[in-house]
Amino acid sequence: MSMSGNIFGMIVLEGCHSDHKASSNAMQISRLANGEAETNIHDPNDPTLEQGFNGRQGNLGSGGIIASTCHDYEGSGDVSGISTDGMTSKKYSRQHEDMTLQDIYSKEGDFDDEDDSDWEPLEKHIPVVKWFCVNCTMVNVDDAIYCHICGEHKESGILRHGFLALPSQEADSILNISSERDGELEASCSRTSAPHKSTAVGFDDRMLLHSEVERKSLPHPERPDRLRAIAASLATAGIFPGRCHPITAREITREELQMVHSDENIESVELTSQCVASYFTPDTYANKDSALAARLAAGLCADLASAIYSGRAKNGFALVRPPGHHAGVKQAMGFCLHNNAAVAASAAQVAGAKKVLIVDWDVHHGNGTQEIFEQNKAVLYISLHRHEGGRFYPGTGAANEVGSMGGEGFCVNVPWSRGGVGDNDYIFAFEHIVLPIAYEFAPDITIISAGFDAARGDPLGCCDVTPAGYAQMTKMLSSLSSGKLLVILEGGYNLRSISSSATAVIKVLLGESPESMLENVVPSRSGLQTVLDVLMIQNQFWPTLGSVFSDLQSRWGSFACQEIKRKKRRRFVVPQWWKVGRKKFLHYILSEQLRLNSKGHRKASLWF
Ligand code: X5A
Ligand code: ZN
Repeated sequence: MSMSGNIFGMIVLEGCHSDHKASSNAMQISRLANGEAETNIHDPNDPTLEQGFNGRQGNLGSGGIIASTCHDYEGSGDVSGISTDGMTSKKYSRQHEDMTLQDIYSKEGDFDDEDDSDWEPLEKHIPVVKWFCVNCTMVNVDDAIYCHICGEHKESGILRHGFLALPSQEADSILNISSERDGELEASCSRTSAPHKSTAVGFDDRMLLHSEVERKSLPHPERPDRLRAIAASLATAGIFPGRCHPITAREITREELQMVHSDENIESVELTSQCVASYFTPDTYANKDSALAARLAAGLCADLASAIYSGRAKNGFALVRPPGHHAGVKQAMGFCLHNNAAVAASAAQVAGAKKVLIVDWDVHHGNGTQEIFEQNKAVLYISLHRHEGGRFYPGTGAANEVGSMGGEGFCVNVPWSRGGVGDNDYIFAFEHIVLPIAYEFAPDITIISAGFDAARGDPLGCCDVTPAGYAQMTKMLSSLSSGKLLVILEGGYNLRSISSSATAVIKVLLGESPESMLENVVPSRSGLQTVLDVLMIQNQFWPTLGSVFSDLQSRWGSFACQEIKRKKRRRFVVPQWWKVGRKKFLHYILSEQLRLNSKGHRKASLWF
């Protein structure tokens, strides 16, 4: 098999049972006879292949302080995930799809020290015992009792004691309930009055099979436990199963995928089912079941969209993975294989929707969704995301990316310039950008690309949106398109945060009113600045924004100046971790501890 045209190429090794001639951009990894697998060993002198996840290769030495590996998932100062780069040979574990993270990682305490840090430690060769957080997957120093990112206890039983109490046997019963109830739903829908149109929830436990084969020193944040955690939280609240109508997944067809993806995407994903492990980019993995999971995720989203548009369901929540919004026309990336929201939008159009709104509140810009609909006036894409002038993954989504080739104004980007953004900024942006544009557009159905990685406690997003904030945003969108609202899970990597956020959102779908947060919405200065920037740009396409802009100028103009003065007085005391990135922050904490220790002081915990 020859290398495909792109720089990543396709490296097929023994164990990949594929005769396909088609090119693929997935790197595929074989399983060796002894159960270990390895990648093709590339030329170590080739600098283009020797990069880590973040495109830089630091060296901590074998006793490096932090075992944080290739996973610069946080993406601070990192846009290189867009380009594909090589990977080094690693050890592989046997497959562990039915194990929880804790099972897998408690087996072996020794983290392999991989050297790809993007910062230089002050001191090298200082052995420190590390643990990773079962709730958010981030690495911690042994001294810490609570995770420095999310606050979870080191000995958390979150994965053991019922929190994820939805193992496969119980998921089976969901499938049964689902098929029984499908009949009921069909029956009720054939009546003209459709008495109990309910909230539909799409879930299928085969999506849990998608997991990373390669054992890294840290678990991959996009892991099966994410769905287990949300499902368990919904079950505990009596919401699902219980108050929602379950929808079983079906695989999306090739024809449906072709509405939004090129053959390159479709075939490269398909090919991964022939291999034990494949990589599209260093952070976007596949195992032999990933292609199936991706087709089920997309199929569920398509079915939900058409059920909601045609009135068979009131609204819905797609509890799916792998996520989708980074998957573009051709490429899988950013943990995403097929673009679920795009497929859903297309299914709604097939069902008759003329205008589709996609609101993307995942903390990352949905570059894939933007690319797919860039030139399309029938699909309005509005994304709010951490951007930092292009330094935050995936680097796209500046305010001046507005659509092209007649689609200008049908792409609206709200790019936050920093981390730590919370409810107030989001709701402020909803009030002044998202809702005015959305009402003027008047969609026939609204799809939310609902990542919960802007949630408080998320290890990648490092923002501060609360479950109440997500509930409020859902409420604000639910009066559009006669309430035809489909929420699709995208990212979100703190199990507790995603569970409580998703539960709060579904409660709103079920008709519960969140306590209003609309009074006293005071944006941050930078949030206000972003909103004003966006209004300046989008106001040429959405006339209604003109009055919003002048209104804001008069109400908040002086506030912006005040804040600047206040900021000048502020001293930089402790690094704000969302600014420096978690690795640097952890190193700061560590070096501070080591300094104190070496001076004979008691170990000080500086951050709790
Ligand atoms: C779906 C999602 C994040 C990718 C981050 C890669 N992807 N550094 O949240
Ligand atoms: Zn995300």
